Amino acid sequence: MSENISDLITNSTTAPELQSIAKKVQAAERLTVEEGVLLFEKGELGFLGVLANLVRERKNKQFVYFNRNFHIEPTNICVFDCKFCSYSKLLRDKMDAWEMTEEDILEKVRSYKDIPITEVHIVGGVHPKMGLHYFAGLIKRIKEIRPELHVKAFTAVELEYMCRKAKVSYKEGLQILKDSGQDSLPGGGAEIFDEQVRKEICADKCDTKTWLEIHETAHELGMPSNATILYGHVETYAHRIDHMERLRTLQDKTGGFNTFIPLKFRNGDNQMSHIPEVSIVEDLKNYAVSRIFMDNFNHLKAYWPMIGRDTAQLSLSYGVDDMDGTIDDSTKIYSMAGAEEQSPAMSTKELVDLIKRAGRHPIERGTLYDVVTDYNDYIFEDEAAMLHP
Ligand code: V47
Ligand code: SF4
Repeated sequence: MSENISDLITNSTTAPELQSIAKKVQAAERLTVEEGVLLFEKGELGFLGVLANLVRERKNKQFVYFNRNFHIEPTNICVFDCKFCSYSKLLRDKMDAWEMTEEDILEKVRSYKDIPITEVHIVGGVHPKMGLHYFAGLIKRIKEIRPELHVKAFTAVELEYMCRKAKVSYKEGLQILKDSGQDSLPGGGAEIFDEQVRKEICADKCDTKTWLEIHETAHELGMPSNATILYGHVETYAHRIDHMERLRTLQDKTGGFNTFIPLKFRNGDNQMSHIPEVSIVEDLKNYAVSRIFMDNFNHLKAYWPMIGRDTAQLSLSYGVDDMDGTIDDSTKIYSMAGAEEQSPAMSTKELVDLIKRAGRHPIERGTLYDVVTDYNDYIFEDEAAMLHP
């Protein structure tokens, strides 16, 4: 792999249209949709890696971020029927469904009492009986137990349903949740924005326009959010770039997105199980093109429980600067779909070592990329105390 972007530009074996893209990236100019598609179609992995690395380094130097967090999934019962989801099967079969009570959830929060986590990520199925006011009360009580905890909760899909049922506008609904202590939104439910593909894979849930409107409204209210893409199923490269372009446009307007998170489609036990999963090379290409194309997103996250820690470590050479967190094993949406990590918990030391072995500088961040601890020269004296339960 060539180490240097100038080599790529002058190398006669690089196709002229790719040389011109490399020049634009070198000059920090924005790529067009056509150029984004061309990168996917014609860019070899080595070429994409050099470009993505340049963009990553400009934005994040050698820092790699992670977060000490835990997940709460209140239920896997869902009124929707996304074809890629391993939950919807459970709803139809009425088997293995779970519903946490409010007390179960609060007990889980209390169980982290002496552990220095900074974020809780609450996301789950869309339950017909768990509504806006229930969740507003729940968040209030979580904050009573742990006021400093950042609450990142509810995808736009959950929010659309909650607001519709409570007969309030998105602005009113989000304001109620914000006033109760919700700090930000996760990036789920975006899938693929192309309307045709959406009809094919998740016809009955919140449409593209609504997903974007909810995130725009949240940003206007001072609630930042993340954005995801679900790739590697029936979509084309043009669909992926169209998705990124719609996010890039909204980010220009609001600046409210923290990070972009590509999610690889896993085919375990869902209605799209006949579709083969894409290769690791394709995963790395997707990270690299995302990093090059999404010029106004500061961060690119590899969700390691889904792709596994080895691929996540490799992704650091293809534009990724964020490894997400020390997540405990309650993220069943992934383990049930065939994720690499069946029991996704990493201690802080393991994460730090993994980042250092990639030659990078590990930083524990808060949700908003504030520096919590710089781990570059950190000595783990009491390793047991740093272990996640
Ligand atoms: O929207 C569901 C995905 C998402 C499958 O914001 C699947 O920090 C792959 O968005 N194969 C929800 N993916 C999770 C999510 C998320 C995850 C981590 C961090 C953040 C964040 C957000 O999970 C869904 C869907 O795209 N998903 N089923 C599957 N079979
Ligand atoms: Fe429900 Fe979310 Fe699964 Fe779709 S992806 S069926 S909205 S839990």
